[in-house]
Amino acid sequence: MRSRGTTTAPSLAAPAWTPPPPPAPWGSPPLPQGTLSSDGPFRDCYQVRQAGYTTSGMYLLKVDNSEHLIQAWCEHGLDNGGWTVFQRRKDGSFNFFRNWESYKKGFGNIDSEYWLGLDNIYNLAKQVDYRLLVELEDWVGKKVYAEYSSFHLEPESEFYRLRLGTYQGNAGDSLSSHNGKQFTTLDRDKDAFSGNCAHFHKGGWWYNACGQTNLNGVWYSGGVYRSKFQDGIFWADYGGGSYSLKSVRMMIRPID
Ligand SMILES: [Ca+2]
Repeated sequence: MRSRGTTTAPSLAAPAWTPPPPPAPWGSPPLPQGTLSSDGPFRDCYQVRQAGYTTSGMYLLKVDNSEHLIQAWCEHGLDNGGWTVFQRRKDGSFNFFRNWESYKKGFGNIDSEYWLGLDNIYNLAKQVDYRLLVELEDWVGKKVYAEYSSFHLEPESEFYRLRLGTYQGNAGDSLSSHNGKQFTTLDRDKDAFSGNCAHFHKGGWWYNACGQTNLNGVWYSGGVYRSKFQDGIFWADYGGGSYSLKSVRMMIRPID
């Protein structure tokens, strides 16, 4: 597991002592370097974009009817910007085989791999009507997209059941078979399989029995991977179940 901001050991030749950075004021995940706007916080990254910001990076969000601040990556370089990224894989720097509490609260580093947290995603996506964009990049650098005309989650009492609209895109539709499914982790089995899909796919997801896609699985270098189970970051309609994608992102933006 990688951690950012590690300090190097002080040199004996440099007597000046530098105080350690102050702790992040809003708890985990740790505060990364990024773009922090002084006019925030904003409801979502679309509001950030509407305020005139065009640089992709980390922004501070505060969803409606909440005092809780959320750090998220805003993607402004894609399709006119304004996308709030809630999931990102790119280098295997974070272990995504985690329990319910971790998936609920969120984990990772905003500028590398992270999961925004089911509670944050739920609160974000209930503000207005959102659509979902899934970006997939393979190992030759080609990017494909799957877009869903609507996206929201049901509350924790419904185990954050996934609610998706209709698909369009060029990645193929590997997520609709997860529509209407509750979220499963190693310690909370809500899937339709006799065993626990999180155990086999080594992630947390809206597993069915078990799935056409596993974007919170194990990051494997190089694409085709060998494993006892299909536990890579796969999207069955693009590369199949034995091809682990190089990078993926899941992001939302209000419906136009
Ligand atoms: Ca099960």
